[in-house]
Amino acid sequence: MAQNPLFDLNGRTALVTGSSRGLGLAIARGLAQAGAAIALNGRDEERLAATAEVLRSEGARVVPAPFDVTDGGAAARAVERLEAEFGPVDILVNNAGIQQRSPLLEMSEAQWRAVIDTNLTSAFLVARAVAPRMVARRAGKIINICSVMSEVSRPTIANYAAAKGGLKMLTRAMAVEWARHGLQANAIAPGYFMTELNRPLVENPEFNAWICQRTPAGRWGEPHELAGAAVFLASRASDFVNGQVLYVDGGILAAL
Ligand code: GCO
Repeated sequence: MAQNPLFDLNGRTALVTGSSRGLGLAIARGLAQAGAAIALNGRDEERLAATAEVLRSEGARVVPAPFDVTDGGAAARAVERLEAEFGPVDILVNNAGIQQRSPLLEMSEAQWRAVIDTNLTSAFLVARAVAPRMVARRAGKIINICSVMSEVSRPTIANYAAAKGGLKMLTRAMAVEWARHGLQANAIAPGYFMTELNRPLVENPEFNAWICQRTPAGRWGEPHELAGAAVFLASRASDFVNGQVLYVDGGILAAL
């Protein structure tokens, strides 16, 4: 049975921020398996090179694109270099994100700004570097990685929830301004996944039990389980989808 051409990403290039590990790497791998060439981004050049080698060993076309997503100038220069050497960025996945948990009353300005800058402002800065050429080509896919924390919060992650809530609205704002130019801007919102970012939570028996009880699927998500949503939103199958948030959360937001 031939692969459905609607989901075929051959000939497309995807820039995935924060993709040297975790959900970003899983998304990059899923897009590569659908045929996309991957520009892998992260700040740690060694880790990026190692991850690029792993994906190449799996048959992917990969180029490391190391730059700090919170630095607008660095993002613009990196995208310019990438497009000159590797071709147009057809798909942008704004995945870069960090956690710096603290009770709100004790949260420092630095903890607030670091999470807002990395998880929200970076999406504006990198999209600002990529979108003008997408507009000129009248085609482009922007996928922002939100979270169930775009809708709800829990104690100690006010900075993260505010950033992910903002990213949901930035996604809609991008759709409202750029759909007329042939771009589609949407979001994927993961529930609780087994990642490095969440290792302290997975290894906490009480939190782990709570998540398994609170999530209708009764378990944590596995990073590869985000790939299908990413391929859909990166492909022609979503050409009339705009400003949407696709929750991949095991049903947690459906449950009281
Ligand atoms: C936390 C977690 C969550 C998850 C994820 C859920 O501290 O509760 O880090 O924020 O990372 O965002 O989708």
